[in-house]
Amino acid sequence: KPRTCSSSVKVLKSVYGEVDVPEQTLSQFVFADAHKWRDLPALTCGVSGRSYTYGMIQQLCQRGARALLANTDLEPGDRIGLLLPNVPEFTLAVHASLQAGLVVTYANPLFTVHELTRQFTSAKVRCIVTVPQLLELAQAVAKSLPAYDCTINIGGEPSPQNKILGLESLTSTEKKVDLPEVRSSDIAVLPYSSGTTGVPKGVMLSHRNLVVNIMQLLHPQLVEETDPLTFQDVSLTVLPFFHIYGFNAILNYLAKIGSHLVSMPKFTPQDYIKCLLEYQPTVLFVVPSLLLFLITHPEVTPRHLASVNKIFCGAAPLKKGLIDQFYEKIGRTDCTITQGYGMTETSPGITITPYNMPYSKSGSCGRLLPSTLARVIDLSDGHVVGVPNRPGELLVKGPQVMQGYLDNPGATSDVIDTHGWFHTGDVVYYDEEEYFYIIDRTKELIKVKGNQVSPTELESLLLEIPGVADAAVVGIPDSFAGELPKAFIVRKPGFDDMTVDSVQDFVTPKVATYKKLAGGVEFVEAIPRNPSGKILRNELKNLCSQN
Ligand code: 4UW
Repeated sequence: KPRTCSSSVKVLKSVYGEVDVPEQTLSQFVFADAHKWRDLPALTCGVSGRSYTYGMIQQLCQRGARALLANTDLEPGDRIGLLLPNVPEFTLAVHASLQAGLVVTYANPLFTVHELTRQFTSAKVRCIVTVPQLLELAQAVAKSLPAYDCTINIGGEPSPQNKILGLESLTSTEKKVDLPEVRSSDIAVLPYSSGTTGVPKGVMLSHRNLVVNIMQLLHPQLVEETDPLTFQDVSLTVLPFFHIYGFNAILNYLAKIGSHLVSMPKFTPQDYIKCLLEYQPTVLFVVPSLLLFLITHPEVTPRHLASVNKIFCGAAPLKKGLIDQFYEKIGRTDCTITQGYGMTETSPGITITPYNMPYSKSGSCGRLLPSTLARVIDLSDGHVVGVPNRPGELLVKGPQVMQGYLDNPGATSDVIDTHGWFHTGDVVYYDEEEYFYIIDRTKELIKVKGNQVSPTELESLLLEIPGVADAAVVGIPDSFAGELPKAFIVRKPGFDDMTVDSVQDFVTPKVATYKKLAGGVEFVEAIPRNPSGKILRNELKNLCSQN
């Protein structure tokens, strides 16, 4: 049954007003001004030093779009899967594909065959773009994808008999190929998110959704209040491009404004520290656990952070004290820390903090982006709260809200109600000046260092273990990762010898590292459930805090 809520109460409107949305595709929008910074660096791999200017990127993407259609059997509308680490070529693969009319889904290269197969089967992927280090993984996944066409191995050898093409198939063609007309209402990307419940689902984001969210950040009044980035800034990030924050709020946003982005394929403290000194970034994009690393790591000194004057943080709760600790560490306060809040389903931005936010509001994730409406509904009766400082679930409406979950109208109507409100599953309150504060989640999602972990996904895995009668997974607080997944298991009679280690050994090889049951495994008599069978996760969380 579709969710509804009473429409008779107060709706909060962004203080910034509205944005105009150009009818452009994501690539047209992102590269509209690229000629202005044609010879400036756009993307550099901080570890290898491989670098592309804006001119190179633009040319390679245009050629790549034609080459993709000429050298493969792919057709506009087909889905292409990116299995890439954070390399500059990620942008080439994305924008060449989009200009060829393909729909892009991207996945974490730490995923196992099982996890990738599920996502790429669901997205009906016909081609995987990868690098030599991940080729074997890509081919293992490709084997079980129906209607699979080919693999593109960037930086590796082509192998025509195995339908493995090299980078040249993405960058050159002799054939004359016309590019299709792509509309701004067409779906551009299909990132996967578990949303409020269940396993990860394809989130249908249109070109317009993604363009709008960048336009919202570029709204003149908001730009004035957020200490804007310019083409002269150098940003450093290790945050994944295969997550909506890295994809749209970093990669596409920075390309739009002509900024130089230094990325890292993998986080190691040594490489990160080296990049800080070598590239002298003015901007860092972080999640709270990375900020904590900068604060606590003994080898990170004020000298390493001397060039930095802006930090963007999001994807998980930023503890109030962390900002003060950071200023204490660097010995100055002239570095702005901007917090953004949002979701995969909202392309991702919903709120942002202005740089002149009063100190008393620290901990807030800011105010609504332009063209965004919100209301907060009471957790027990669903009525709109309508007054400041009273918690409830946040509902939002705006042009950045997804088109729905792929092939899943039921899951879509669970989160987008009949009045068009998107139910975030986050518990928030707002103050008198309409600054928002995230205090909890009603949804079951666990966030480990900003990465999504779906309890349902882990629970189905646990139920595959012979001797497991019932299982539930919840997130428990962790001072570094934010949360860690912990499993509660009911053993079947006769399986009392099942151990914590045997459960961990079963799960660990089947999931990406950050999804491991690092919060522990506990055997219990029964999983608390409500009469309709829903796991009472808060009861389990309370059990953890009592221990
Ligand atoms: N504080 C507390 C936050 C916050 C938060 C997200 O993986 P997803 O779907 O998406 C993201 C998006 C991150 C992001 C959005 C906007 C933005 O400007 C920015 O950069 C600065 C990053 O992580 O997870 C969505 C869920 O993650 C939690 C919240 O529960 C949300 O529903 N979350 N940002 N600032 N919690």
